[in-house]
Amino acid sequence: MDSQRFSPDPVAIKIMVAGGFGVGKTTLVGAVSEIRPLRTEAMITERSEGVDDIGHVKDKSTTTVAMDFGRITLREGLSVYLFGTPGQDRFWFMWDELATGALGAVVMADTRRLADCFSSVDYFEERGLPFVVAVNCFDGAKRYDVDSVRVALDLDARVPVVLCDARRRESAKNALVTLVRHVLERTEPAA
Ligand SMILES: Nc1nc2c(ncn2[C@@H]2O[C@H](COP(=O)(O)OP(=O)(O)OP(=O)(O)O)[C@@H](O)[C@H]2O)c(=O)[nH]1
Ligand SMILES: [Mg+2]
Repeated sequence: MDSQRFSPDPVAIKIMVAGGFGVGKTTLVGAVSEIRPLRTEAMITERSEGVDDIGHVKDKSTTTVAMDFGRITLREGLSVYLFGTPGQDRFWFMWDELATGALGAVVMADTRRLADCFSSVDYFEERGLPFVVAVNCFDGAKRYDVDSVRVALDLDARVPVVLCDARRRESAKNALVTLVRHVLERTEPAA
């Protein structure tokens, strides 16, 4: 029997990776991508002093100025195209472009500066686009459980919150899988 005959058509979906400056968006896209990620990094110079808060990411020398792009196959026939946003407010004008056609978003958060992800959360809430919050657990940052983060961000109880290490493929992939499940739950008709 031809085993190909019953394979469902391949599906490609688009997901955004958003969040504040230096929270680990580029790191996450790079960790999971099975193609060489496209990056648009520019050097951080002293001109960003007083503009960008690099206090918690002191070894960071570059910042995303347009987008990150990567791809991961979550299972046979399901490809996810990842679009990482720039983290700084002055690149907001890129967001609507990047969000076109996206099925949902992973909003990354750092518990040392949770407020940095408020604008991303607002953006997706206002547009009714499903999202999950992925707390990037930086070394040395105090650990909080997911419920505390949900309360602090005043999230709807249905919005999944996961802890992750953006540098680790399986951990980052788990955030993406959680989002895809969340999107499916929202689109499946109630029984
Ligand atoms: N310890 C630790 N460092 C991390 C983690 N994720 C990212 N980093 C580091 O934190 C810095 C910020 O990472 P990026 O991936 O550039 O952050 P970004 O959100 O893309 O930054 P912008 O595009 O400038 O907004 C880099 O120096 C990473 O090596 C993590 O999970 N743990
Ligand atoms: Mg970046």
